[in-house]
Amino acid sequence: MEPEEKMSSDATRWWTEGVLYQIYPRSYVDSNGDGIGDLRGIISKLDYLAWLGVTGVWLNPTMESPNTDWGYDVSDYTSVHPELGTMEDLEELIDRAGERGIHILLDFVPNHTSDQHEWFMDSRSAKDSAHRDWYVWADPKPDGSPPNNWRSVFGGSAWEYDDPTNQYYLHNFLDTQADLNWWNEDVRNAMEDVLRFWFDRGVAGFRIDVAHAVVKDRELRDNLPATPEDDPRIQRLGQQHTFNMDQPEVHDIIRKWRKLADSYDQPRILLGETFLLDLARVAAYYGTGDELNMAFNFPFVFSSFEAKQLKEVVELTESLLPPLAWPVWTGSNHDVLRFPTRWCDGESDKTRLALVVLMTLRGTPVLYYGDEIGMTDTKIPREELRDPVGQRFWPEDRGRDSCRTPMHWSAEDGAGFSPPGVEPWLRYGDYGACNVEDQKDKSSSMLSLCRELIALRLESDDLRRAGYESVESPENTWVFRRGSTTVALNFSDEAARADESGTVLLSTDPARSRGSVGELSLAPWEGVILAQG
Ligand code: TEU
Ligand code: CA
Repeated sequence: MEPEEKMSSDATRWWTEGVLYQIYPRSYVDSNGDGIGDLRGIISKLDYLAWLGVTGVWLNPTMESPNTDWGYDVSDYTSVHPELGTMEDLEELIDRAGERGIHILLDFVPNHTSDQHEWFMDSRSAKDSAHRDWYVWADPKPDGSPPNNWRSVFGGSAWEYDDPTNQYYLHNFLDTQADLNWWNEDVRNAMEDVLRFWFDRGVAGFRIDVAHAVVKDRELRDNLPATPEDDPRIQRLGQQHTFNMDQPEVHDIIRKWRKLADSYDQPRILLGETFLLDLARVAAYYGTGDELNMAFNFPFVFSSFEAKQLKEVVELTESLLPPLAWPVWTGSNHDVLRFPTRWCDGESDKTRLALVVLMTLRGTPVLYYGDEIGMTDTKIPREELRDPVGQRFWPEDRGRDSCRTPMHWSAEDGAGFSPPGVEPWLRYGDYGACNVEDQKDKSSSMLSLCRELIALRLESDDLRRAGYESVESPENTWVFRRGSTTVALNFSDEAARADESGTVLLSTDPARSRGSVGELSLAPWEGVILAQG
């Protein structure tokens, strides 16, 4: 089979040509009234997701966890967190979603386990324990200080001294998240067994947590200091990830995961959280079509919401990705906050424009639950913070809770998330102002626009498959073509002229009539999709 054919065969269409949707399970729907979203809640919304048109759902961690980092501290990789439901619930979710053409992706956290995982409990028990070498242990320096200068992404040294055996263990995140030693073959095999376990249960793929970081420098050399040219995030950390992330050997591991995924009849996809700020480094994770199926694009996420910068990031992505590599576009997630706030200051015309961008570029859009209704971040008072990042860095960094609040289903007490009167695990946002029920049958709503965009994408060969091509356009506008479909976007408060003609297929402006235009004039913050000719 030619590679092009492979790319657009039925089996791959759901992830290359469809739309993915990220659900934070604790915050989607609470089916049993304990204030925590759960799997049965998600099952109850599958018809909604099918109605919206999504073809794949990525669930944030669903496995057992002490929740010091809300599921990213896994204590059993082949289990379901009791707060979210049972293995049967998850199997039912996979089946029922499948009946609706929706594929389920789980979150795979291979870099670290919970300190409560039995592997780590054994590892720390003695220097000669069976799992000692499964984690990264090192002796103190002669003065007792940590083995090297590595800093945790969540603050402080990345090393924690462990009394019983007089060594330090590595944790790139919290000290309750011990980094696994990926130089150890048994670790590699055990984690492949985890992938197999879930693939055999019909899981369609994984979002892979910090996919680029699992292997560390074997000699544990010091990281280099940050320089003034570095990204602000690196400057805040004070050092580059020279030796603790993005090491050459990680590609061997990803290739093995890919081989395993590809060994199944139905393709299983690997969507990596390649949290890298250099696009060339991101592109490397596609390998030669033998590594990640998709690598998240954080330079796009962190772009300002301006025509010039977004266009630059997209052009650079298109030029750096290897042939046949499939881009992925996202604006919000459970870490970076919601784009309707971050990019759009809560303004609906900007949010509508952003949805057009996400849905019309070449590649797969990943919506975060609530993006479709333009849900914004919710301020969380300090005493209600749940995220360890906010708890630690308040007020400089208020953490990530504000984008993890319960989904707004309706205006009634409890937002349609929990029964009325139940206190949710994280406070509600303003669900009276923005919710699914109010938007569902309103043709001018964000939800209707989002659904229309998804439908248009699914119908249009151009939007699903054609290449991306920038077109010259006035300042603060961004015009590009996908085959014979044109997308014209105005990123300003002024009307703008785009030298384009054709038939209007969609506009963010509910007032614009469909039909042909001779010379397109864009309203402030308007986005228009045109069929040429
Ligand atoms: O995120 C990795 C990551 O780099 C982020 O933690 C980012 O630096 C941080 O959010 C900035 O505040 C993944 C998960 O998405 C995140 O939720 C986890 O906390 C983290 O890994 C550890 O597992
Ligand atoms: Ca519940």
